[in-house]
Amino acid sequence: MSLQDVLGKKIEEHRPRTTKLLKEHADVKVGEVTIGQAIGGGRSVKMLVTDISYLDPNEGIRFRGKTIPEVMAELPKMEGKDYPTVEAFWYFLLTGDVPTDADVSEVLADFKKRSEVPSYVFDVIRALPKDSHPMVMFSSAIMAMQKESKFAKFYEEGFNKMDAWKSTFEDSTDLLARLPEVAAFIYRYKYKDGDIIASNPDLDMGANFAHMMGIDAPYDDVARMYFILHSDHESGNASAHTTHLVSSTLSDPYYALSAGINALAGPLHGRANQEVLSWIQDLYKKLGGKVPTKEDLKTALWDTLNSGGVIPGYGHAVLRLPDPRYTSQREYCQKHLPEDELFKVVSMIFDVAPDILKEQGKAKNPWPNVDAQSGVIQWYYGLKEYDFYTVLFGVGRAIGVLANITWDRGLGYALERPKSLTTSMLEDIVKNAK
Ligand code: CMX
Repeated sequence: MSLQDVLGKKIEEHRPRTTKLLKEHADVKVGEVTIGQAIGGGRSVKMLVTDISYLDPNEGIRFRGKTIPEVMAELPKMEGKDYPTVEAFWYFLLTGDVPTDADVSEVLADFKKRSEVPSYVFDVIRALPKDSHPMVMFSSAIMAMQKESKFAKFYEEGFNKMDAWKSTFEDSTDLLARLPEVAAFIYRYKYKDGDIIASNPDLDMGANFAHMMGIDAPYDDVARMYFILHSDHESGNASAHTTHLVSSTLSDPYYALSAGINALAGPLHGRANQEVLSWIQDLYKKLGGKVPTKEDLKTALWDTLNSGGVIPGYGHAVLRLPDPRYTSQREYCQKHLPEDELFKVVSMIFDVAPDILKEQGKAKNPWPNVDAQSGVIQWYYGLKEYDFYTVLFGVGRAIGVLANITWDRGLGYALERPKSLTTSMLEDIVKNAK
């Protein structure tokens, strides 16, 4: 059975659960909203539903019920490789089933068929000023491809809600099959004098991406690991939520993903991986190129906090422990690059930053998040242009958010439209509560 057929069956089986909850239990409360949450960005307000991943504050992410180590161990891999293929992970996120090798072969063949990036996309990237941020190039390229949307065509030609997931799935798969080439093109165009390496669609996504970036093995495994780790973090994070919100208007996946990528570009979200590296490089400059000591680091961290900045790569809106995505990348570094100087500096930050954040007493979570470690690995394999790092995050994040909007359409989730109150209304609520 093809992935689309398996997914169709799963959606059919799931629909009655959602319908029953809505029809028979719509009034059951799942939580209450405080004024702090209303003003404070809706932190922890329970108002989104997804079965694709769940983030426990004290454990970290589970994809379809599995921890990161379980996913990495159980999903099929290419021979001799340590990390599962992205294609296997895509199957798993969509269906909740660990695919067989035959299932993965089918997805690989399907991606291959869809992988050609229309040439006008490259023209659009080339038309932008070369000093545009790579995330601008990435988001513009996704938007430019919108004219390929099968969902938009389906809408024009007679939309029906029950089948909308099929063209969402089509667009999502087309996008995923093409995004690595778009990202690698941006990299080689912007930083390698336009010396483009042609795609080899016979390779799986990780290997093809490494090939197009011009970086040797084991970067293929790094790419697989990186894309999987960054894929999904339940629905409330800014990039996932934005994609979901835009898709809820029945904008097609191209509009929705481009919007989500724009959210990821913020320094409080995906751009923090770039900020970590630029923070460390600034520190090196200040110290005249010398490797910082623990004391240097402590001073620099306090300087950052005292000047009103945040320590990039630390803290989290939900997590209350070191992010397992951080730990997973740290374990990679311990195995493959234990003597790397940058890894040692980042490890030293891990030794001192949590205590400093605790002492400052503002951040609810003093531990590192996914972004604290990811730049080290990229840097080690020669990818030193750190303003590109968020694009890598974006390719990974696309896997999760596209799986989510496919299911959103499958279950017919409604147009998202929470309610606003005015400040005086909140003041009245407080007065009346007294
Ligand atoms: N350094 C300094 N101060 C921090 C901090 C950090 N790393 N993390 C949180 N704080 C501060 C907040 O700025 C906030 O201060 P104010 O009260 O003055 O506004 C206070 O601590 C409380 O914040 P919080 O409830 O702990 O955290 P939020 O949910 O508001 O924000 C996050 C979460 C990630 C934006 C924040 O921790 C942060 O800015 N971290 C640094 C940037 C970063 O690493 N972002 C990447 C997150 C992962 C991702 O999405 O990619």
